[in-house]
Amino acid sequence: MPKTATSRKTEQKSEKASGNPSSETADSTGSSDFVDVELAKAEYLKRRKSQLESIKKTDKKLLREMLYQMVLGRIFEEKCAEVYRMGMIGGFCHLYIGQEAIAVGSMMALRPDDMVITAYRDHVQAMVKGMTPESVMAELYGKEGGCVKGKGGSMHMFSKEHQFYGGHGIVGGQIGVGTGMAYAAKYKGTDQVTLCFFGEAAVNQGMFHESLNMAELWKLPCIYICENNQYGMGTSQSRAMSASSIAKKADAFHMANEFVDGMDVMAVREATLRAIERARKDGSPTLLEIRAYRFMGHSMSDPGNYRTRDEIKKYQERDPIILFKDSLKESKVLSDKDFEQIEQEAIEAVDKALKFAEESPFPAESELYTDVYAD
Ligand SMILES: Cc1ncc(C[n+]2csc(CCOP(=O)(O)OP(=O)(O)O)c2C)c(N)n1
Ligand SMILES: [Mg+2]
Repeated sequence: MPKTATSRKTEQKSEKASGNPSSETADSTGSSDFVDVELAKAEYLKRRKSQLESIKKTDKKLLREMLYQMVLGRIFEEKCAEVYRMGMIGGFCHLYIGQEAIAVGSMMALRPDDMVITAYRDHVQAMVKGMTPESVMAELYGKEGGCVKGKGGSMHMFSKEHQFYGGHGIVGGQIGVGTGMAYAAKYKGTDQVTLCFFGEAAVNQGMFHESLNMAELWKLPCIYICENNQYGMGTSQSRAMSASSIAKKADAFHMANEFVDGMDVMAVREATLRAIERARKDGSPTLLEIRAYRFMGHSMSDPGNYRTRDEIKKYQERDPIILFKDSLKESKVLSDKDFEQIEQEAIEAVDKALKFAEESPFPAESELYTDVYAD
């Protein structure tokens, strides 16, 4: 029987009672009902003091680098939107604007030899894993200097050197591949951890459930990160998912899980560090549901007529970059002058990447037949 709004509310109440206060969710209706964002604001305020304390305990250089990576991601993608509209980038282009705290908070808690796999919204994650802005921008341009020689484009960033295994276009497909990567690490006896990212719409796929079942059964060192940006193309989560708490779905497999505020980079970092510890110690997997909001359309060709401007504006008040800057300033870690310098460095890095992409040649015709695998 389809769930009514009331029965969903009851389910959310019981989530709160089960000791995961942040997991009480309100439906994202796609209307101007801001219950969810107001709740997130209130919970953030409650956490703020401990967040500022953990900032004070964290290495200043690392905090600066975290902010730099978030700002770089934002400026890089704003440039992508600009040059896409000018016709410089072909095919699909999905932007990550609004979700930067998820990539930075989680991936900067990893070791360089840990592995990452993701979906098609992959430009920022590729850079946070250490791939250069040049190799990502040139890939977007379909040029020879791109990370996969211009053959993958926006959705298929990849670098074996940086342990970044894509960039996948089939919704949920990478969850099975990521599980296999974690299996390989365990089989080889390394203590590498795999971070496997996917959107909330992928959770309704069989691949999610089959993979989590196996990962817990076989104790695979995989951290499943659901980037809940509240929309799958033009469909809000509440229109597509009967049980709204994604984190709690892991209970069905007896897997550790946490709901995390995806606008709070420190909260993302801390939850990931806990998951990494579980994974390295005894190979236990974790599911993290990290909730943010997609500020831009699904892709560059999205007309966006399924939500209101007011809804977007309300979530932009919790812009992860603004929240992090405020906390860094309040903790006296960085000043306005530092922010200006960081922004300037990011602008220069993006300009350099753009110049590289523009000057890089298109792949030669003979490249059509190299690095191509057909079974
Ligand atoms: C198996 C499959 N079904 C449908 C699609 C079409 N499709 C592309 S993106 C998308 C929405 C996915 O949303 P979500 O997983 O929440 O990720 P987000 O785009 O929000 O990052 C859909 C349905 C696809 N690529 N693959
Ligand atoms: Mg989504």
